[in-house]
Amino acid sequence: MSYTEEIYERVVAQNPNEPEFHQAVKEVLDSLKVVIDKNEEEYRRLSILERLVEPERIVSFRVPWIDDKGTVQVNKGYRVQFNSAIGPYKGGLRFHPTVNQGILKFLGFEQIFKNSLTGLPIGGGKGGSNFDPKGKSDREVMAFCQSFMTELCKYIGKDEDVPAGDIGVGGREIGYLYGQYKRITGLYEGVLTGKGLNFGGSLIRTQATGYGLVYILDEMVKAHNDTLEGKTVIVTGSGNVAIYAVEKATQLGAKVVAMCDSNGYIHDPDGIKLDVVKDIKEVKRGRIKEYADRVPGSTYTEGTGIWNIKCDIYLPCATQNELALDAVKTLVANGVKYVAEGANMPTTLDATEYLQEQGILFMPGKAANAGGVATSALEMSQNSMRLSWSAEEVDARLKEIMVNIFKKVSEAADRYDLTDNYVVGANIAGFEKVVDAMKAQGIV
Ligand code: NDP
Ligand code: 2IT
Repeated sequence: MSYTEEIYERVVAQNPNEPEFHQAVKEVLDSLKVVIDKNEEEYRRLSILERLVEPERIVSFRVPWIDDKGTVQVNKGYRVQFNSAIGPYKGGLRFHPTVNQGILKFLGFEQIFKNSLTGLPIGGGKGGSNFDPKGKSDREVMAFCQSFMTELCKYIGKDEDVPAGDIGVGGREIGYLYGQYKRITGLYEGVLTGKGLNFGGSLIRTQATGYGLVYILDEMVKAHNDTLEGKTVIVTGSGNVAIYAVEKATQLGAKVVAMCDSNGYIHDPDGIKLDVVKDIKEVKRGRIKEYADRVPGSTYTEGTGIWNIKCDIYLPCATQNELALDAVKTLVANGVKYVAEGANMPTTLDATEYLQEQGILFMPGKAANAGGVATSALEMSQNSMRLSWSAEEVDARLKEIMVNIFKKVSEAADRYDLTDNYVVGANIAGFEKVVDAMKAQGIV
């Protein structure tokens, strides 16, 4: 058995009931096989893969808080500090009822390679809670965030571990978390990113993941002598990543015709009116269904099936494993040409393979959605310098980073004669920098 296969079996045996973590590890190890096989003896001698798949540390804690009825609620809280070879742990916090340790391990593992691809000095981490912010009052969200940070603050710091947002954690939550960190530690430091603009946040961080996704999509499309102009696009989800992917795709001349939330999807053949979506989601915290009540000519369908709408480009921006084999078969039958992942691991392994076999150009999340964390790292730089860059400056840096990621990913794929296989390219290019640092730092 090859070293990569051996390690995959070990991960499955030693981390039971964590299917998403197994899936993320499998995708990476399958890609790395060509690299490892060339120098297997050295990698085995240093136990590089055993170390790579084992988090440096996982903190798990109780989060007690009091709801508006006066009832004591208890949630689980976690921080997975996966790999600090190339910088302090960096990665978001997710608040969603489905959060568990396995999901945060998959996200933390992906984050190692993604952060490496940005070219910036950030290690991989992820955290969160099974707390559900949906339907909670502002006071309840604040009470939860304060309790969560009361414990988390012992393990983070601007040069140690710098969390940010993810599903269910946006500007409001980061503000409450930051206030409590400052109150407990007395430190006014860049310990979180995605902060409000008047207390250390960076311009463009809110837009960065969605914009970055479309910047790298544009590179991939241009590299195949094509253009975004006039393309029909589906963007799934209607949260932070989805909204700004729609904004940038529209600015670059594409037409986004469908979006969704976990209840159902909207179809607007004339092109999504993003101001309406922003008002529903960012201001009123409502449901996507309301769009169809407000925009004549659009329709709402309850449940899944957004992929049945014909499109040239599909951008999954909601959650893991939302895009499965049946759905991609439909997309391909309807003529899809490009898929780029705004979410983390939204495409199942068999669906990814099918897309690649059919010659669909596929950009994996760890490359495609890296603009968010890259801009977080730019926020860290600005905080350290006690300066704020203009929106134009941050956006230009973000674009340059995404163009460079595209180059790195394409070049790594080319080097192994796997041209256009961006999955392999992203995993190899991300791995190379981390493994060099791990080797240089000895057995730690
Ligand atoms: P948000 O909480 O802002 O939005 C999530 C969106 O996805 C919501 O519209 C939500 O709908 C929808 N969604 C969640 N679960 C499901 C589901 N099971 N089926 C259908 N829709 C669903 O999160 P983000 O936009 O920040 O994150 C989206 C994805 O992007 C995640 O995978 C995240 O890890 C990834 N990501 C985020 C980055 C960031 O900077 N924020 C950076 C890189 C990646 P509903 O409201 O109904 O739950
Ligand atoms: O998945 C991700 O890259 C994020 N949720 C953003 C992490 C960050 O630190 O900005």
